[in-house]
Amino acid sequence: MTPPFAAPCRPLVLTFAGSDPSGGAGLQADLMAISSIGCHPLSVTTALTVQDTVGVVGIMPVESEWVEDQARALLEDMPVAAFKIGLLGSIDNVVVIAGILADYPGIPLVLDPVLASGRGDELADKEMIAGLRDLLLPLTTILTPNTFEVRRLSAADDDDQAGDPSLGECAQRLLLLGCEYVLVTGTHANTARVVNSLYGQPGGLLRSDTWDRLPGSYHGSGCTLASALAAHLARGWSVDESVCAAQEYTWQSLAAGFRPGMGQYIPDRFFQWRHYDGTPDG
Ligand code: PXL
Repeated sequence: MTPPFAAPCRPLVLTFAGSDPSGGAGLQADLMAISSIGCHPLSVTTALTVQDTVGVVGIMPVESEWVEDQARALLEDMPVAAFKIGLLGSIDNVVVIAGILADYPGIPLVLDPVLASGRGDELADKEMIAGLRDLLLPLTTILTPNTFEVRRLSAADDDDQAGDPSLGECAQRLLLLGCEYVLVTGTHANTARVVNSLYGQPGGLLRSDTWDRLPGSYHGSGCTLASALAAHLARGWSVDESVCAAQEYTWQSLAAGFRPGMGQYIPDRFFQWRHYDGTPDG
């Protein structure tokens, strides 16, 4: 039956991500977070993984021609309001994704530099990190590294980087490589509370937000934050508003998290609907 009226289209967010069959991180996390914030998720699968809530045991990159075809088909059909990138899968995927995004300037891009899993399984090699810095950072609106990732990304041109730069210095180096903002997340830092810091030009540190540290170890918190940022930007919120709202959304998702297996907790990206029980008044 044809509906009597067409619902207004919601903002479209296109995520480039790897599949995480556990539903904790990656593509599955992005789909839930983007939907939960009122956008429609479009997804280009960059890799398949074998993993559970404990760790990643296998990764199979999708061929870059397939990555390109998936994205071009969507982009020719629908007006995307924001992009999000997570796991890249291969250097060939980095190259094709950069080529596609260069054709769509002006659409905000949130880049979550996925270098390793929560347990430390490597998810990007040296060549991919170099490609990410050289090809994707110049196209990025907000980069969302944790404290390990910001150090690793900013130290990739090792030679002239003696010493132990501060997080702010690391973020500045990444801004110089062309991204507009760097949101360094403090979940992996050894601090009593979690401090997330936003850096941008020209002033360096733009804001710092402190959150109570939750006791569990979570799978997919970075994917949730980056997707929430992309969804708020797609809805037309400013960078500052999106950074505030995405942190609040992520913290609430983590606080409502659950432990479905023997490993990490998984955020509840639909925490807002917890009271819903399926009955007409639910
Ligand atoms: O949390 C980063 C991440 C992103 N995407 C996929 C992953 C992981 C971490 O394990 O598996 C597919």
